Amino acid sequence: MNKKIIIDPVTRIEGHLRIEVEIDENNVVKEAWASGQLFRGIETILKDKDPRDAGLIAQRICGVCTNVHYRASISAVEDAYNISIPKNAEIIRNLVTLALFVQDHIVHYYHLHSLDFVDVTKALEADPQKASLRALDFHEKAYRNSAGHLESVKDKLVSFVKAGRLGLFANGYWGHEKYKLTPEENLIHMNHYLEALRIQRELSKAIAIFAGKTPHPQNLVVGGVTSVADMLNPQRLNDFMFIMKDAYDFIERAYLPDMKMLILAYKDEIANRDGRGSGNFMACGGYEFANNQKLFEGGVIIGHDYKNIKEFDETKITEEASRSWYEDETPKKPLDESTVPKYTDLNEDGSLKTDGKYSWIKAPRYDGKPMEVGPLARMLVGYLKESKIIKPHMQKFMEESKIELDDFSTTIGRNAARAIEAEICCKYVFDFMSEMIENIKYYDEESWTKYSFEALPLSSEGRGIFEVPRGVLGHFVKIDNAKIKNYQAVVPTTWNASPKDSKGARGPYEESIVGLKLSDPKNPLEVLRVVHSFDPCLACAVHVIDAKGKELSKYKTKLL
Ligand code: NFE
Ligand code: MG
Repeated sequence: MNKKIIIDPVTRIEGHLRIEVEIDENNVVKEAWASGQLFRGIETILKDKDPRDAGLIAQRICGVCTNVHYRASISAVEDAYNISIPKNAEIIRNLVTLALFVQDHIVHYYHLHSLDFVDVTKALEADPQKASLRALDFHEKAYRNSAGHLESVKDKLVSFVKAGRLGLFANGYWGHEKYKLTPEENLIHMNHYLEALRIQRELSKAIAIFAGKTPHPQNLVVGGVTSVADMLNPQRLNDFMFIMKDAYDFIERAYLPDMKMLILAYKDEIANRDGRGSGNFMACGGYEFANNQKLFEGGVIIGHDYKNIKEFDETKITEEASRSWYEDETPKKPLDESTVPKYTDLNEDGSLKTDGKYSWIKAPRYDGKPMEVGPLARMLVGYLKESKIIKPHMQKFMEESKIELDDFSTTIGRNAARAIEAEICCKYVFDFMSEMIENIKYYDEESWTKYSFEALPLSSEGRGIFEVPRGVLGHFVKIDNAKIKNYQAVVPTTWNASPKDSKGARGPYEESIVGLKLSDPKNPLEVLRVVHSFDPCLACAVHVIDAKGKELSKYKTKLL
């Protein structure tokens, strides 16, 4: 008889995600359901608002990907009004977004995901001298790697445990047989976990230099940016670059080496294709330099067919809700969609009604197909389209860690792709900065395009589509009588955490979980690894808030 496991909520993510899986007598996952468990309705709140205000409201969709909803929303309105922005405004937007990519990726790996691979309790058995030597196997100048420093990291961890609690390290599956790092390797990782706390704080400051504050920045307006004084202040530019250089150093000497360590320790999981999805990947590309080269290439891969990369065509995007808690079930283009909730409750035993509606997340499809979006999609598409930016970084990493391109389409590979992307974003942010300094040198100080609101069309449509840390983000706005008539956001986590559709096709999380073999169904670490590797953000995925104050904090792992 098949058994059901419910993980609710999945922790160390943003928002409320529930995963249900059905396993057979050999503990192999036969079916999976990913369910977004909150409802907000920001798209509904935006109705009838002044389009120029949309950005400030839309950015409240999420506090993790801090500026991207703001940016996509402002861009959608600019697109509707046919307003183009000055070069420097575009660059300042890029500097902030790329700093966010780097911050997001570092926080995701170390603070939200690494403990699925790193057993904190085992780090306590480490010999700091040996750990210091071991780190040199992964980088000749390993980050903060003196034996004395590692000893102090170990002391910190010991004091957590002595206090009778693991504090922020409570609630792990410590001792699970699928933890494979040695005590020394665990200690190296924990060293970087603590260092990453500082780096991510500094990156928040870098974002705030141009964006005013974080998480919810204030520097974008329809037509440009307000960061005029910052753009012209060499001290501010220097502060920004100093932090990015610091982060780059961390990525080179800690993050990428840790990925190489994971690849070595978890080579069986890679060979076993743990966490592999259907092989549909989508990237829209973007972030263009003055020489017309783009940081990311756009493209679509179907079923791991690496030989036929299709061009990305945004008109092929639809969303449907046949398995989601909304009224309208037919696949529609974003601006024809509605957001009318239709909740159908759970079964009496507390499980999802898995043959009906089971998620607040809609099902976005590209040409009718589910798509994985995010760093893995971008790195694969960039590599296959011979990107001069992405391919060399991918190649170098593959040579050094002895993996093949197809190995990336796994849980571990998804993480490696994200680390490579962090390196690329951090490196190329300096190219954007140089372009801006060059412009300013020749007295191009424009940061806003003047326009008269009265002269703008009363009715129009627009969209802003961007690569953001977790994948492709689209904001779509329909304006009528100078007010917002319809607003839809199709968001990275909506793509990845999508439920099934009317044809029964699974979403990417679901597809990547099916086939996993669990070593201990009461402690489903393998499932968490797969889900976390996508970097879920449920607040983004459903852009909705629970107005009834339902209890959201109970943790259960249940075998039915
Ligand atoms: Ni709330 Fe987000 C990103 C957006 S969604 S984090 O990146 O947009 O997955
Ligand atoms: Mg939406």
